[in-house]
Amino acid sequence: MDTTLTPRDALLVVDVQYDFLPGGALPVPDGDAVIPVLNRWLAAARTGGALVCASRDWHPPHHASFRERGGPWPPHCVQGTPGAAFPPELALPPDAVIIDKGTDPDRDAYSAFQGRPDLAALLRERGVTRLYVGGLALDYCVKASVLDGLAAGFEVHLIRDATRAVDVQPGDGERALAELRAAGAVIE
Ligand code: VGL
Ligand code: ZN
Repeated sequence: MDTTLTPRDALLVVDVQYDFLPGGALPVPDGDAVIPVLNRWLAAARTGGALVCASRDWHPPHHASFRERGGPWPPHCVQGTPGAAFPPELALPPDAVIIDKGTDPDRDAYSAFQGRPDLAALLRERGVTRLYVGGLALDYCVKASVLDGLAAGFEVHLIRDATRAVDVQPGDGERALAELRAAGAVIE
């Protein structure tokens, strides 16, 4: 990466949690490859004084998105379980803004902006105009977060090599990229 980050930038790391990594409950193929890339961006954020936000999927047990309740997913990222934790290899700063989402037992929330309805206001208050986004999964929570960031008026950059798709249907990741580009995201 050769982008210089500034205090007008924020880095949003989406759902890099054990359950979305290989071996986890809802593994994203090659998901662990995003960690070293994100660590370089986290270092750049620190150097440049950019705010770091990290969302985590944070479901109660028996969440509506789980198959036992007719949802599409196996149980994953249950609050307080090892699968919901951030891997220690991900170098999040101690002052990162942590955003829990999917906490309502009866409805799912893919976007970090749903997890924290004041996120856009918080970013604006800090003077943030550009949002750099990476993490998991490109075709679900990353996509939803980028779209909400654009809708809130931010210049949103998707860090291509810092994200991977679940690809439930082959091509979902590529379609998500096309959709995000069409919506106005800059694909880094
Ligand atoms: C996600 C599926 C279910 C994600 C979360 O973080 O992209 N995907 N829950
Ligand atoms: Zn989930």
